[in-house]
Amino acid sequence: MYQLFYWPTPNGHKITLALEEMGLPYTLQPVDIGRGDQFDPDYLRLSPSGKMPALIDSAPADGQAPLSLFESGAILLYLAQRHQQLWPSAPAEQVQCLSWLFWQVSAFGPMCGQNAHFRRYAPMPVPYAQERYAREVRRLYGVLDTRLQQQHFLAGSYSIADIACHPWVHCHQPQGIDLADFPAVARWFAEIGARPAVQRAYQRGEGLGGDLAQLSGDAWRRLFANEGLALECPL
Ligand SMILES: N[C@@H](CCC(=O)N[C@@H](CS)C(=O)NCC(=O)O)C(=O)O
Repeated sequence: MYQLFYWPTPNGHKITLALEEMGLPYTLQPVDIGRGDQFDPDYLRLSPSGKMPALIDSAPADGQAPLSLFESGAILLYLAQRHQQLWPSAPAEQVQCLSWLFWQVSAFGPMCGQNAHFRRYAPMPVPYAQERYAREVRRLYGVLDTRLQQQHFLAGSYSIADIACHPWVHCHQPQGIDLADFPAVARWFAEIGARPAVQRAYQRGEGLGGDLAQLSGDAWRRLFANEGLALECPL
């Protein structure tokens, strides 16, 4: 049984997508990042950098004590390797899966997050930053599109690499991206989005109040000023 510390943002969706696709039992523990739950000392023991998601595996494979982990990429890799799902069997595809997973966590996610920050949350217009991140995000969508013209899925077969990227494309509109400009991404996005497990995963977050489009002043300060710098998310 898994306990997922979660809020309905792209990094949270990655893990519900994986758990639903793998058919694993889990409970959701909301971490309201607008309210500052990520800074709670108990939560910081699970996720020392004060970010969501985090996961507890109460019954690890070795039968030892429950273990916890943080960082969405580490969680995806742990689940994929433990359950041998969404993880290619061929070594050549595993290498591709790792490459695209790390590309997502180190480039695509953070740059989309910065782009959204300067488009939606900066307290004053910052044209240099807005143009810089908009240009980089567009370039990264081009990288994704080129890959998906060559391969049906990022690592050949459907994998945690696709799961990691999908929630960020899910919020392409606030990033100022028109998927008509990236037809291979649009094809891939629609196909994965039609999967019942993926639809269930996105629905799990509905009703939690995670729409951060309208941040209250207090939530803005918690995320971007006094306590945190929310460098990657929210969107
Ligand atoms: N690299 C981390 C990033 C996690 C992250 O930035 N999470 C955001 C929500 S999507 C968060 O917790 N923001 C709250 C804050 O920064 O205070 C991961 O992939 O798990």
